[in-house]
Amino acid sequence: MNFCQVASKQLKIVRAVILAFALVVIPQAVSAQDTAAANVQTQNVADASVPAEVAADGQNAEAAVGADAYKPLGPDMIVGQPTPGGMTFQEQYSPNGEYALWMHDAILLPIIVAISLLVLGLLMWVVVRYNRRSNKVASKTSHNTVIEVIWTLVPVLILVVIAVPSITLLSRQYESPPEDAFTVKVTGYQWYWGYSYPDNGDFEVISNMLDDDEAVARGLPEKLAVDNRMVVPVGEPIRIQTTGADVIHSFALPSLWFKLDAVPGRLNEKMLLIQKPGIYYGQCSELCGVRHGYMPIAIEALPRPQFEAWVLSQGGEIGGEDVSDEPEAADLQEPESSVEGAPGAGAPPVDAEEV
Ligand SMILES: [Cu+2]
Repeated sequence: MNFCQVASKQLKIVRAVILAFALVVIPQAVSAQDTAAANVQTQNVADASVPAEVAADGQNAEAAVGADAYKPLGPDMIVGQPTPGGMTFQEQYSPNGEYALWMHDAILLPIIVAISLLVLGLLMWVVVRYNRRSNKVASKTSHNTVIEVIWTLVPVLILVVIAVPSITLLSRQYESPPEDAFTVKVTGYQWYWGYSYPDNGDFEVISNMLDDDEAVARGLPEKLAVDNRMVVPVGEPIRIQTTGADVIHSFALPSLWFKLDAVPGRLNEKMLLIQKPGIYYGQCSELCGVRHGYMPIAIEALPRPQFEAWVLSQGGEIGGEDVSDEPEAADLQEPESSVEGAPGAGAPPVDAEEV
């Protein structure tokens, strides 16, 4: 077999691998740049301490008994948010997020780096060793069985190695919440969020972005801070349901590995488990109109007692009936026109035979 032909075949392979590299790695790098840009945009303001009252929301003026036990978390409790100059994923605070981050850091990134370096090495080797000057007589090799088997099997093995954690992560993301999980229904509006609590009296909290000045005054990140946060209990599975009131929005929190579209006329559902108390920031992630960039998400994860105090402060109720029970069936309501003698009733029905 002619050596130069092997080289020319290798050149073709190298070209194909470079193309694959361009398709897979470069878009990732671009998206990392986007994230970095977003990070710079949301430069956090330093540690101005904020009195709890300032951050308190004014949803319900009448606070129930026990409601005063609730104090909104200050800026020192921000856990999940972008950082200036950040390049990779945010730190993760949910079990799925930790698994996904491990998969990225321990499996995907090393494989990508190794393939990139291998391709670069092959390319340099070909450029230096097989150029026209140093290799005057070109090889006429047409094929090499050993090399062909290797370049077929190795990529297959790499894909199999990646597929195992990838499919595991996929199935974990589809895991349903337990039947008795606490539920929050998230509604996307143009351009703010509504959080309703069907297990606690079905009150709804409306969440709007704070002005930059107001956010800075409270020591909170601009474009992410909101007037009323979505408050949830920490360390327990939560059933998040999303829907859209007008157009499609997307409820996304990078540090919790959570993203779920909010589609009008549809109720999407996904489980969320937050491992650490604190504040987590996200944004609407579906282009939804002119103020799409101004509908941030802020979740406040609190231990059960503080969460329940917050529910009371919103005029909600605690405990109630077991949510796993079937709801009591309402009385069957008959239309007024079916009740004889009622104002809305029509003429009594007449049998066809009598006519
Ligand atoms: Cu939106």
